[in-house]
Amino acid sequence: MMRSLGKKQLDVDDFDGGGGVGALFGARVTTAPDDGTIKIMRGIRLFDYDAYKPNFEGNFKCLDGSKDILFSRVNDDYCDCESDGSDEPSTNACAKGRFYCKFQKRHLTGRGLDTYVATSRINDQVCDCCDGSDEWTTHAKCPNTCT
Ligand SMILES: [Ca+2]
Ligand SMILES: [Ca+2]
Repeated sequence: MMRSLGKKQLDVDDFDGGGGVGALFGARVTTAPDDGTIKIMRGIRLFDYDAYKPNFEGNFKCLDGSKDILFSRVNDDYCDCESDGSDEPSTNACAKGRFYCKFQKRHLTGRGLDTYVATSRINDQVCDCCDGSDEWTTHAKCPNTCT
């Protein structure tokens, strides 16, 4: 597995991925796009996409600015940003956590309602998001009722 297959080409390939941020800070970035598509962290708004990347110190800043935490503490099932729950968008660890449904009511103008449910409702066997995106481990059969 350690065969050297032309170093130059490998370097170019790494560059091509565009996900160099994680490598720079030694943090694992699950949202790093490696096939040209944007992979958004589950439960966050597209609007906050940039906030859910390690900052220049390799940390995550709670969305309300109250705390700087290690980026590895995002979605670690422990609530670090108690004031807004923003470090746990995909778990129910924070009492104030918000899970933004995949389907967002957006107008062409960019304005619209952010559709979210309390993170206590994720994977609770009840379909809360109209697209069922809050149930990804329970296999609850959620019909898509978004219009
Ligand atoms: Ca956490
Ligand atoms: Ca639910």
